[in-house]
Amino acid sequence: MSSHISDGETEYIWRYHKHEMRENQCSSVLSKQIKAPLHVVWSLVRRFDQPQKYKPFVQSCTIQGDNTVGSIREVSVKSGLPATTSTERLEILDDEQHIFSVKILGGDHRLKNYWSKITLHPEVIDGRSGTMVLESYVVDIPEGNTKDETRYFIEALIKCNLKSLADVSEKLAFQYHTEFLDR
Ligand code: A8S
Repeated sequence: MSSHISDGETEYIWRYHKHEMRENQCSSVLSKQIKAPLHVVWSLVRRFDQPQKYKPFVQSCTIQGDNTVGSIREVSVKSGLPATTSTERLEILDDEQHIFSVKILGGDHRLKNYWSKITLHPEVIDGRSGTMVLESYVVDIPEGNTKDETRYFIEALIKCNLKSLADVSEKLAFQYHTEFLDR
C-alpha cells in the first residue's frame, strides 16, 4: 500500500475492502491516484467484457451474458505468463457507488479462489478532478509457495494494471478536454 494513505482512504478501505479470509489465504490492498475524472476511469473499469481496454496482459476476452452481475468471461492472456486462460464471473457492478468485483472460477493458472474488488473515489488533484482507485484481492496461497511470494506476484500484476488504467484514463481525459476546447 502506498505510504500517503489519508484518514479518508483508511475509512474506504475498511468499508469496502474487508475480506473474509481463511487460514491458507492472503490478501492486500493497492491504491493509485489518477489525474482523470471519475466517470472516465469508471467507463474503463466497468466494462467487464473488455478488460483488454487497459489490462496490458490480456490478449482477448469473450463474454457469456450481457455485462450484468453473474455474467462470465473467458480471458486469454498474452504469451510469456504462467497461464493462458482464466474464467471469471462478475460479482458486483455498482454504478452509483463505483464498486466492481470479479471472482475467478477457473483457468490454467494457480490462482484459486481469487476474488477482487475495485472501488473509485473522487479526489481533487492539483485543482482538477481526479480519482483514487483502490484494488484489493483475496486468494488461496498455492501449494509450494509462501504468503510473501503470492503477494509479490499478484501485487506486481495489479500494479501494472493500475499504471495502465491511469495512462489510458489520462489520455482519454486529455482527448475529451481538447475536443471540448476545439468546438
Ligand atoms: C487481474 C488480476 C490478476 C490477473 C492474473 C492477478 C492473470 O490474468 C495473469 C496471470 C496469471 O498467472 C493468472 O485483475 C491470471 O487481472 C495476468 C491468468 C488470472
